[in-house]
Amino acid sequence: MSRKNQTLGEFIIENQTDFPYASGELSRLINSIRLAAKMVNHEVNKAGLVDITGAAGETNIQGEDQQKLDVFANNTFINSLTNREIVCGIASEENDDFITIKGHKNDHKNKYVVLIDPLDGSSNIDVNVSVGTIFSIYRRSTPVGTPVTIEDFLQPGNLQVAAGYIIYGTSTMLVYTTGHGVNGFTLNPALGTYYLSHPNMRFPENGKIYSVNEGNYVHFPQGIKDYIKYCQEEKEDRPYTSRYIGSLVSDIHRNMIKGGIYIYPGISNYPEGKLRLLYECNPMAFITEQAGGRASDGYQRIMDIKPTELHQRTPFVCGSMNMVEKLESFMK
Ligand code: AHM
Ligand code: MG
Repeated sequence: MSRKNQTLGEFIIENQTDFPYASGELSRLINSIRLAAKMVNHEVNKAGLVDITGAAGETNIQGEDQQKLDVFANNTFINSLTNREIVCGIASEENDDFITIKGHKNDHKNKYVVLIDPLDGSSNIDVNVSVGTIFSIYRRSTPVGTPVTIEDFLQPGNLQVAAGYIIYGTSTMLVYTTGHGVNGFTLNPALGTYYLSHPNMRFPENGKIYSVNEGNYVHFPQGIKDYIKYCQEEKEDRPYTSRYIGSLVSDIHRNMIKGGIYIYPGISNYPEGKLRLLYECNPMAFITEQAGGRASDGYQRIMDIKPTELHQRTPFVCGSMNMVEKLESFMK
């Protein structure tokens, strides 16, 4: 249930019983992500000032070392989750290996693992274009009380208990799901508070936007080429509109609100495409499905893929139900 002017903090408390293993742990976890996101937001917003106060790797006016923003975001999320001792492990797109968190008394008692892409699309920062953070939360699969293992992270997306993204755009939003629909919260920067601005977000069943890096067209599989030609055909409600920011969170956020499809196919020299299954595709797929859309690799549901490696890539198609189904019919 949503009330007027409800804050994220209030919403988390009110909805924590939605969760099958409600111990408050998941709520604290999302809380910690929300705080770290505020710190990252603050840094992202002053990114343009870096040239004035000192470039990455140099010392700024206050004598502090300047960090690159993606490094800063990675450290901020990891520190925030580690300090509060609410997870037993973290895997980040920025790190080669996962991190084990022993917990308060070295007892490995925490139940959740987090997988995170701390700053996706970071090449957009230099040109003042939106970037995002993407996160995915699972219950560990190995017994509580023992150190986490790789198995805890290599779970299929259909076992996610929560997922979300933060978009650092014209305004900053946190959008997340715990499997009971998708809700979006906008940060009021003056107060540092997130307000429920987009309750129960839904992908329109049909859309008119397609988002793909068409520069790779000649390398796409035939089914994708045919689908793009279909989008461009002069018929009924077509041609569709092409919109591609090159920042996954922003492209999918827009398509969820307006109706559309995002496509990052395998290309001839990179048959698995570019996007990471665990840090990018699974969380976006969970949100998409919870918002009534569909996410696949062109053939099968993204969330049913059994991962074999932490940094595994996969072709990715996600968006309005009828558009994704149409694309899949071209792949057969
Ligand atoms: P990153 O994790 O290195 O930032 O790359 C992911 C980004 C996505 O946000 C975006 O959709 C995609 O890469 C764009 O890739 P391309 O420039 O090949 O179109
Ligand atoms: Mg990324």
